[in-house]
Amino acid sequence: TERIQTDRLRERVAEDLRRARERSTLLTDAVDDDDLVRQHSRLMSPLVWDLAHIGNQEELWLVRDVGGRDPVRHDIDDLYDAFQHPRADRPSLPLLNPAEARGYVREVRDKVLDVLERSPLEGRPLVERAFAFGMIVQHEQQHDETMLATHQLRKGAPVLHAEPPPPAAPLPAREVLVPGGPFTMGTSAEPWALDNERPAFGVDLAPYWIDTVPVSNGDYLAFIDAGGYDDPRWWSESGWAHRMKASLSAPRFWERDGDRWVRTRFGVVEPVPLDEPVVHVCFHEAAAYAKWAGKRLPTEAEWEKAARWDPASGRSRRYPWGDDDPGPQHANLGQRHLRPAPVGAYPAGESPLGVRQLIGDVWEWCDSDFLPYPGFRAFPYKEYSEVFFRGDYKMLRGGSFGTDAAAVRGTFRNWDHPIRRQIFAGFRCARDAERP
Ligand code: AVJ
Ligand code: FE
Repeated sequence: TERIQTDRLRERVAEDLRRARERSTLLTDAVDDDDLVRQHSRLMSPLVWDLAHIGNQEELWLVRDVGGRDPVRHDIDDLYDAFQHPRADRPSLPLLNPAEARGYVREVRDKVLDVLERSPLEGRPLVERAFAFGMIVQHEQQHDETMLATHQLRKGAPVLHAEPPPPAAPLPAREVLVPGGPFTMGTSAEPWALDNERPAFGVDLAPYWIDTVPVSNGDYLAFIDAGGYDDPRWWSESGWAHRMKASLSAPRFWERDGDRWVRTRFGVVEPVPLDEPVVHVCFHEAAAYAKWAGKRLPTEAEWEKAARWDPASGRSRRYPWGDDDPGPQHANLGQRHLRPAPVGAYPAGESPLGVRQLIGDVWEWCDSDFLPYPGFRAFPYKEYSEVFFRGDYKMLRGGSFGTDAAAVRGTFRNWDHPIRRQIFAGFRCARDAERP
């Protein structure tokens, strides 16, 4: 049976690797070579850097480390080391050109599939060896989401296309009460959970209310129309300083067109859809909206309890809907649609308490800093999480329409600077239960 399990694991890894590469190929074949090497924003790498960086990480971890093979390219590690070169500097590096980058990732992948075929995944090393493959799948998918954000920043005619997401379904309530008490946060069991999601530990929360859906564009427009951007009462000190310095007045990609708002999404201009979750807002904008609405952002623990806690058993589930892997009925993931679904969609994905769209649609800003859980151990390298535990990053939870199912879970933790808006981030609100 161990043999059968190992074969199944190999098939699953091969399929996840294939799906990730299909997406990377789609994102990089959609534009011409000129567009691939150009920098579309100083916040982002040229797409061709992401592509070769994906191959380089795969080479480092799977060809050399797991496989024990000779380097495919021994001379480019430094070029594709994210810590050596800030994104803004990457276009001026002597990067592999598009044809070379494509050839490189193909050569690495051929070797990796051979390593996967031959490595003994049985026994004690199973978890660790398979983990390196899972980590590399997640790494490629994370860069695919980054490349999708680069596409959103790119000017020009649309090159990406997808079906519209499913419609909203009736929503019994706008917020629900999450009872106080203990729940288990994080995981020691999820095989592909990254180091920062580990280990599982108990937290005891006071009762709180949480919105059953993310804040919509229509909701957010009411904040804009009420002069929310011009009233320092709603903003933290650092939030107001940033709002002034960056002249914020609406979500990124929104523009005034006469008496209405339009926004550009992947090259298509459209009236801002009022029923969709707001996206491309920074942490400060989310926190200001929440305060104006008489609420606050949930903490990371509150978000996770709403997403995982099962009141019937007291157990923490893998996902809001249970322990099954995400399917198209549960959540808007994997760039299957090129936008968030309207608020109230995916009733099959709701939590036992009736909270919807926690997974997929938009990343949700939480009012917590990126810090290690008690018992954290850096694994397999300090540069994935540990070097970012500096207190200047805010948490994002749940994934977006651009996040693949392989790279998000109820325990998954993402983080960014509180001023960032190019990511697919929105938010939902919470409030203390003691309030009248
Ligand atoms: C976890 C999404 C913040 O993109 O910077 C990619 C993931 N780490 N390559 C990022 C990551 C190394 C990371 N985030
Ligand atoms: Fe990376």
